[in-house]
Amino acid sequence: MKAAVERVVAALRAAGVTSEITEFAESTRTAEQAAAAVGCTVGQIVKSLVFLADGASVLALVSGANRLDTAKLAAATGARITRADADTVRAATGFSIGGVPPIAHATPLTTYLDRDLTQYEQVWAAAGTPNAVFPITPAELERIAGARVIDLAAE
Ligand code: 5CA
Repeated sequence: MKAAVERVVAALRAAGVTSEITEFAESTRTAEQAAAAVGCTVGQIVKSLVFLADGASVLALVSGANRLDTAKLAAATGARITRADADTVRAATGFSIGGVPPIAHATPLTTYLDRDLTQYEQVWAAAGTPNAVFPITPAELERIAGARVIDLAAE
């Protein structure tokens, strides 16, 4: 198991989550690839997206079926929202794009959870690398990420 995945396992266990991580031979870098590998709907894949809110990194956990509406994130944060670049994502989270998990970050990130994820019994999030994911209930994800559930979907 890669060190990045081990950091996610440790954080899950510390949070009392027993989910097993699945490492695939194929890529789970995008929501579509992850859904195909898992055999779930793309809506059940959790995208972990980093944005800058007046320059401070924040995390949005968004359904793979949705595009995030930055105006909604701006309203929630009360800040101007810009996209984080790849280097900023790595510095803020400790992980590279395509494998960014919803927890276990290098820095504490204010986190928002797309309310559309709450319709599913189980969702799947990245586990530190572009071919590792883990299943979790939306309620557990909200709890371990310390997330605020809001509407984030672009119409
Ligand atoms: N492992 C999958 C599913 S769990 C995953 O990590 N998906 S993701 O959506 O959370 O991560 C990929 C996202 O990173 C893309 O949706 C895109 O929004 C963002 N991204 C891709 N390339 C860049 C880039 N160069 N700079 C900033 N963000 C990027």
